[in-house]
Amino acid sequence: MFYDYAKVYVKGGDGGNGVVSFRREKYVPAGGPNGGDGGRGGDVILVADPGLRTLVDFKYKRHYKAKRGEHGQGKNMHGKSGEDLIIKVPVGTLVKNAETGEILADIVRPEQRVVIAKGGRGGRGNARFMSNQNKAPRLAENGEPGEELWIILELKLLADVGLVGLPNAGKSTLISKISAAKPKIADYPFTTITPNLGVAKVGDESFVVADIPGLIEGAHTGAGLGHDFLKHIERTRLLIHVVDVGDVYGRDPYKDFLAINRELELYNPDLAKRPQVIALNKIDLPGAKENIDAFLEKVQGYEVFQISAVTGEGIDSLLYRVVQLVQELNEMPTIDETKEKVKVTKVAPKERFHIDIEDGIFILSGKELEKHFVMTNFENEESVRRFQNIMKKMGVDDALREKGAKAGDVVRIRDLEFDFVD
Ligand SMILES: Nc1nc2c(ncn2[C@@H]2O[C@H](COP(=O)(O)OP(=O)(O)OP(=O)(O)O)[C@@H](O)[C@H]2O)c(=O)[nH]1
Ligand SMILES: [Mg+2]
Repeated sequence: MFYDYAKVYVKGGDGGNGVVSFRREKYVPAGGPNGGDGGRGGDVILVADPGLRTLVDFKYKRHYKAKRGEHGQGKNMHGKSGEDLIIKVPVGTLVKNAETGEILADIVRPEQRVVIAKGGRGGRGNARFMSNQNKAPRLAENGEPGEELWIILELKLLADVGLVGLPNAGKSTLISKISAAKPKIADYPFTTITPNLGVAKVGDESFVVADIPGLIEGAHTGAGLGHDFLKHIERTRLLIHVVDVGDVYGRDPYKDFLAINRELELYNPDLAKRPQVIALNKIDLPGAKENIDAFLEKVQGYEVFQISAVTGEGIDSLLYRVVQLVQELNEMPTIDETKEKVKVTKVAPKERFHIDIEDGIFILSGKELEKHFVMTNFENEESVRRFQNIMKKMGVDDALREKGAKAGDVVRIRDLEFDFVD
């Protein structure tokens, strides 16, 4: 299989800080608290865009950050929320946590949305800390930091376009001409024994094309090699039926064309109904003219292109039409896409806090504890007291004691050290 791959950093916006403020009115000496909350930070959201086929855009941009929330203000004014950041990904993208390899989301439906990094909530302003015990709270919270992580995006390339035709018709020659694929090409049937995928670029657009081994009569029952590989083109949106009009050795190219279509029909009727354009190939060979005329006389209801995969003649017009058709057909689901279930795995809950001891210093860490830490304004005495309370409630104090901490020992969280008070 052919995978497209990208590693990117995503970060939700930080929440805005809450603010400490008091009402000031004429003749009112001490008004109540009116500090507003900070706004919440924006989320980073992956959205499946059916128009995208590859992860090539992520080669150039790897960092994605949503906007932070605005800080609160006095007069109970709350900060504005930060804008979400939308990242468009192709349908079929698998999202993994780059650190753990855990699957975070499997994006299989067009327009499917996955919040991959949540924005932090806004810190509360002092108005929200008013209570009967404390009518004039002088504390406010800082905003919660947004989630951040490195993710891996993986896309199983599904072909938009499948090349079908008899062995030796020139399918591999064609894919090598229109993409970077380098398949084996030779003048005998069944040169191709495994499918090749290539990305064909046409101006700003591109499509993924699959070259499979040639089909012969009886292919649907397993004759030749085609049978195993027809499944690789079941999900394509368009088929290019390559017909050899050069090396025919007395065959009738139109009969060949009908025979291949019959094989497709017998293998899977849906596949036979797939839109098809015909590429009459090898027009550079001397006998081609006669065969083309005979073919055109019989064929009906198909768009026919005349090309030489070797000289390149006629290929541009074929490609422009194919890219146009692929875009039109992109709106339609392929056969089994609709049956697939959406699977989203949640990240396992993290330890609330963790204690390490280094050189007699107790080092506290952990997602939840550090969250409360960064949401605390340490220049504000009341905020610090509130933080101490939270630690106590989380059981940090007890855990420290259990680990042997005594009054006066140094406890460190990130870059801040303080004395343990028993
Ligand atoms: N003159 C001429 N020869 C061509 C053209 N396209 C393909 N050929 C030749 O036809 C032979 C078969 O080409 P391939 O591209 O291997 O054909 P294929 O359809 O992939 O064949 P299988 O893999 O066996 O199904 C090779 O010798 C090619 O060089 C063409 O436009 N003109
Ligand atoms: Mg081939």
